Amino acid sequence: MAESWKKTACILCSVNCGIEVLVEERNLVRIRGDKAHPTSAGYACEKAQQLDWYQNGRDRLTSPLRRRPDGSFEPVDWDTAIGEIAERLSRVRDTFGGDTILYYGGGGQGNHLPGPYAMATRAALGSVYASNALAQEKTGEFWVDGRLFGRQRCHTSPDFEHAEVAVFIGKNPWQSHGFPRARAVLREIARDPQRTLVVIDPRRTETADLADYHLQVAPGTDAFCLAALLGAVVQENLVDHAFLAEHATGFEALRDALATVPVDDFAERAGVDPGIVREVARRIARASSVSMLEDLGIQQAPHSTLNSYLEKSLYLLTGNFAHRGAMNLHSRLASLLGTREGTTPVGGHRIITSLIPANVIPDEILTDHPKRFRAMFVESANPAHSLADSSRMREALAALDTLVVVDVAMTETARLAHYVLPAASQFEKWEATFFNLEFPRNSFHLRAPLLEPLAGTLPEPEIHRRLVRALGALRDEDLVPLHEAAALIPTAGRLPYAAAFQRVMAASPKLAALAPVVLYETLGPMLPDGAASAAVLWGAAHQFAARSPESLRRAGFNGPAPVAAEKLFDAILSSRSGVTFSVDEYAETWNRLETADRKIHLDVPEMLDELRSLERESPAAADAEFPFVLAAGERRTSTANTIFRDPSWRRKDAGGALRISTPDAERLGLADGAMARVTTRRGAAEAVVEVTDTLRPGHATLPNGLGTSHRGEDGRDVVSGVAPNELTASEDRDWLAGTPWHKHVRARIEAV
Ligand SMILES: Nc1nc2c(c(=O)[nH]1)N[C@H]1C(S)=C(S)[C@@H](COP(=O)(O)OP(=O)(O)OC[C@H]3O[C@@H](n4cnc5c(=O)[nH]c(N)nc54)[C@H](O)[C@@H]3O)O[C@H]1N2
Ligand SMILES: Nc1nc2c(c(=O)[nH]1)N[C@H]1C(S)=C(S)[C@@H](COP(=O)(O)OP(=O)(O)OC[C@H]3O[C@@H](n4cnc5c(=O)[nH]c(N)nc54)[C@H](O)[C@@H]3O)O[C@H]1N2
Ligand code: SF4
Ligand SMILES: [Mo]
Repeated sequence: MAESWKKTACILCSVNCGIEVLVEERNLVRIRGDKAHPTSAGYACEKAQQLDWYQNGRDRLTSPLRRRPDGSFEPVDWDTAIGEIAERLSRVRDTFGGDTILYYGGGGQGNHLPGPYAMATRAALGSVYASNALAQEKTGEFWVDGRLFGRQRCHTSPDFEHAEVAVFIGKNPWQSHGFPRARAVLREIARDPQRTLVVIDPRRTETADLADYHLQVAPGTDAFCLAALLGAVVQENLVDHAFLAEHATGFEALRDALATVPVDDFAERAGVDPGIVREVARRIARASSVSMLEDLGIQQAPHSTLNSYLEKSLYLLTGNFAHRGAMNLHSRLASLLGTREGTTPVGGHRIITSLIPANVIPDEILTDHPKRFRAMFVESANPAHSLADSSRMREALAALDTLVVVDVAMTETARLAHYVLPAASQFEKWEATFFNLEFPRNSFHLRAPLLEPLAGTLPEPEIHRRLVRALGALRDEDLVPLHEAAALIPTAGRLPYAAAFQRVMAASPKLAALAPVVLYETLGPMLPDGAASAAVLWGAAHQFAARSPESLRRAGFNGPAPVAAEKLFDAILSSRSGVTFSVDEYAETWNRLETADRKIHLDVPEMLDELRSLERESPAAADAEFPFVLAAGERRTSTANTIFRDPSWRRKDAGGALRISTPDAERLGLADGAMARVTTRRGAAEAVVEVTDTLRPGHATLPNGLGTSHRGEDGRDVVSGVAPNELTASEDRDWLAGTPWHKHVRARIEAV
């Protein structure tokens, strides 16, 4: 039999490497990198080999489920489930207001099509508040982007391929990736004597092992380390004044705050050698190009929003923006980020990129405030496991009038739901992500299904179509002109449909709010190979062509905007490896600045106040009861969020070890393989110990994504490893963005 390799992408991290899969029966038996993929170019890490654990997990759902009063579940048919969900959620809407229905999720590492289709369901329900994992990591950074660059969705892209100096702050790309071909690029930088790799991380990670400079900061002290670097830049006059004079405002305010930073003292407070800090500052300033990437190590730790501001200030003051090898603003076919700001209804917490802080969700439910959240719609996320303080989160979910979960598997959150809807897996439907964050070439990959959907499951766009219909928001007669225009597509192409679509949307704001489902119902059936779910991408292609005609033209899509958009959409539909949709010149970054004066605004008073307050803070203040800092959720070769639920997939580190330093282990009488108890203010857990010389004394780490319950071979549930959020507290969060301090949990460790 001829082998048949099919193209798709890995769904385990945001890089979404293109892969080819050998499918036998319903098994993904062999997997290799797809050389034709525009960004990954054949690269894939070892985890992709394990994707069959996702596709054929024993926890896969095959029927809608309804909770019985005793907490058990009964299977119901789709019509019953959709009908009852529509009825219950409209009752909540009509009684308390649609704004009491919170939407959580919308996509994970590999699937972002549910998000846009859910917009239609949310419009039908009047649901305005939403959150997802981005509000557990990136919203502080987005807020800073908004201040510096004019809009919270102005997102920068590093260029490590070409950077002379690469800086990673609280980021371990060897394990977690985060940019294409990470290990290959890291090796290239490390091998080249002209280039320099800088890592700021309290752990000597795999990435730090390759680094020229490893600033092994004390956990949670990055604001001091970054302020020291910036202090050196300003005080030693390493600033790129010509760049700032031309492109920035507000430098004076930042300079004044940095001029008085006690560089050596701050370096020491961060636990790093002041001489090396100064050397790194000079190396960055001297380089022709510098790229930086910050991630969870500083975004889930104290001063996280300030850390983002300082990181960005470091590359901006040294002029590393809008040129090759430096930081640039990338194009977007569709953005993951909304534009809503404002505050939450109960606590008045800041909304950033349309997301409420994940950490405040329990507070916005567990109250008698009239505008508390009464219902939640959770899609492709597992907040009962991934949000801080799982026990409080369970209490909050249990207090809801209605909880609906759409997932492929029986998760911790699904177990608490009133209704569970089974989604087709990402290898059984058309899917895509909007993690298209590259510059100067940016690409998009629409993936075709490898398999028929598992019996009983549906793709999310179809689930939302049914919900919108059951909610009575869409009537057949509304769609007549669009069906007529769509019927002409085989002979006249899609342009007449485009004209009809514009007319209908302009005439009815109510229909415009349902646009994704309208497209799915009218354009969807006309798309080849059953790709109805791709219908929203048609709209995205037209918006992109109108917004970025030059980027699209340089990518080879010519003609007036509507024509170029159609060509792009055709290419997206027909390419199985992904399409480069924009090619930019470096100067394009300036066009993407959204400040009114097209300048970078360095003066951010909230951040300067916090920066000035560092002087009075003593970061190392030990806690006698909880002397350790625990990083609750480290990325390892054996973790992939909670996408794999069956613990057998983990070849290494099966139990999810608690890593502690050699001196601590000796002091506590713990050897490799021993059991230890970790206790925090919120909970306690037992874990197997791994003694390591990569950690500083007083620091300990646990992996992310473990502690899920899974149906064992005998049909009974097994839990393997520690669920990190049994140990975290929701009040441990950034004052401004509300992002959690998962990397900074005070803990006590004892031998068992
Ligand atoms: N293997 C694997 N890869 C993944 C994932 C996965 O589950 N497994 N998940 C994906 C997801 S969702 C994300 S968001 C990314 C996250 O990717 P990363 O942010 O790289 O992941 P982490 O390992 O959580 O944290 C990064 C580093 O922060 C360091 N750190 C801890 N405390 C501090 C501190 O106080 N200061 C500094 N400077 N560093 C600190 C840790 O030692 C660690 O090396 O990974 C993605 N990739
Ligand atoms: N303590 C601690 N907590 C953390 C972190 C940490 O480091 N420490 N990391 C945080 C970070 S960065 C992240 S990104 C979050 C991740 O946490 P979540 O955002 O909650 O999501 P995932 O664990 O990625 O799980 C995704 C869910 O999607 C489901 N799924 C997979 N495919 C499909 C599909 O096609 N359709 C549907 N409907 N569902 C599907 C999976 O079964 C799974 O339940 O966790 C956060 N929580
Ligand atoms: S780098 Fe990420 S997307 Fe690529 S194969 Fe590894 S886990 Fe999958
Ligand atoms: Mo994440």
